Amino acid sequence: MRILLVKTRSELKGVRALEGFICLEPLELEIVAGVVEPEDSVRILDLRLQKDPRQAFLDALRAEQPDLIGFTGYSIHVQAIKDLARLAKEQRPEASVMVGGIHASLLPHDFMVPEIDLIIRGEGSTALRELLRRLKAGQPPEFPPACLSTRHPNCAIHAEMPLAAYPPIEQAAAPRRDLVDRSRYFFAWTAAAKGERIPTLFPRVASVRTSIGCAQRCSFCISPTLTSGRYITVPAEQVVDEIATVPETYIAFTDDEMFLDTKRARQIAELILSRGIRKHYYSWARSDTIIRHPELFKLWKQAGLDTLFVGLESVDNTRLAAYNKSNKTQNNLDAVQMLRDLEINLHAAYIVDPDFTEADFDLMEKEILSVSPAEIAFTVLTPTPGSALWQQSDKQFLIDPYLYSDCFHTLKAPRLSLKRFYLRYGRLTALALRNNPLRINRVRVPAGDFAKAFVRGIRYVIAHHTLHRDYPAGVRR
Ligand code: B12
Ligand code: SF4
Repeated sequence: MRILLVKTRSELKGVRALEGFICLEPLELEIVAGVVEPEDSVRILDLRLQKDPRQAFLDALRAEQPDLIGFTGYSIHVQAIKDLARLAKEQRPEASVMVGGIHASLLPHDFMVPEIDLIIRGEGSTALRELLRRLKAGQPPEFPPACLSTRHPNCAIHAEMPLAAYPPIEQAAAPRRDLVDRSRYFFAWTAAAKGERIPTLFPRVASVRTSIGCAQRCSFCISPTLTSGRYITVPAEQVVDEIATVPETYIAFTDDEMFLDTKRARQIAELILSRGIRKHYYSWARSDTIIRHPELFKLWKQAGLDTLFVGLESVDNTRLAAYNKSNKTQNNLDAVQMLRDLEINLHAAYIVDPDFTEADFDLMEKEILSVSPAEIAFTVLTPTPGSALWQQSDKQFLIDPYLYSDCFHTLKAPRLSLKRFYLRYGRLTALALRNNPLRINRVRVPAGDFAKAFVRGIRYVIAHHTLHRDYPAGVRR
């Protein structure tokens, strides 16, 4: 059997501008590809890297002649997946088309269309293993809730079933990293000591997943929904084996929260150190975990942890409570100070609420100055499809809630006019870039990388400043 796996891309300017700073390997497809047997063939096509995605897809269809085509994507990719699926059906009607990933897992009904045959929900490698077995044995392909056939008369009923429990982690396949051009994946790596000269700002980066899900229940996040609040971990030994074998020296962990199980996190760092692995890491952690376990993060700094992404979200406890963040601004302040003391680079993530007044934006601007030097990013509070906020929402939106679900577009009318909201939002982005660690710490970067970062930074700021133009004229004030 010949299988073609496709990572779709969004044309939203904010998302494309972000890809100028971070473009990670398609780990989900590499894991899914991991169950394909040697007698079958599998190819991964990453459309984010293609000049002309439609043409690249057509070329791949012609070259591979696939029997099974699989798409992955977030909510922003739903329409692009359907468009490509239609093209696939026109060009290769004999092939089966399947879709998996975040959106298919949480809102499978959206893919019940003639151009899609199969919808995979939840962990994909175990599902594909079973699907391939069935297809080869000539058995019906569906096994709900993990695999739905849109041809089955009860598909809509199957789609109502809750997600299957996440399978034991050891059953998921190891990623087929060899299937992608590894030179194309990078991350703007801003951690450096004051005045240091760094060899590159855009090192090649590998992605490693060490846990799935989260035990918290923040209203804007889909992570708890995906695993029904379970926190599933890969054993420490297995994580370190994977780190040791990836060819790259820079690793971005793609967990939602890597440090929730602090005992395991400690074991991983200890193993990295005892095995003499010298790599650089970027990970995500909560501020309350950081302040409760200073010795853990000290150990991780020794093991090579360069940057921590911390969802600080707000400077206001009332808002943190409204987001169900189960955290306090004081913890955020303490964590920022602790990371400074440990010389771990901070990536501070904040939520801009559509409810923001001018005074709220002023406060955020002050916050940038107080947390810098740090990478600082802002997303707009949106009911992300599949999150608790989405379930509670009245689904009356200013703009297509899937296509524009990039956490930059507000789906609800802001308190300020849209134009003013995005003017202030763009200003936050510009201020944040100006206070980035490289600039503040006078880090010396190669001239070519500096030029690239400068141009991409401007593109990013312009994209954020002009988001209001994407809205229909009727709501654009
Ligand atoms: C790491 C990450 C990123 C990385 C990029 C990762 C990458 N490889 O491109 C970065 C930081 C760049 C990023 C950016 C964005 N992200 Co992001 N990201 C994540 C995060 C934390 C983990 C995703 C991941 O890599 N998981 C590991 C893989 C292995 O797991 P998986 O994707 O679930 O795949 C498994 C199954 O779903 C299934 N499967 C998946 N695809 C397929 C396909 C087939 C055919 C089959 C059979 C099975 C299958 O099998 C896989 C293996 O088990 C998630 C949160 C989460 N828990 O999912 C958010 C998340 C996916 N991101 C999200 C968003 C919104 C974005 C942005 C649009 C927002 C922004 N403003 O930054 C951008 C878009 C970037 C882009 N270019 O498209 C949202 C999506 C919500 C939604 N409903 O669509 C999430 C869920 C976070 C949230 N807000 O709740 N992201
Ligand atoms: S935002 Fe972070 S802490 Fe909150 S539920 Fe999502 S992963 Fe967990």
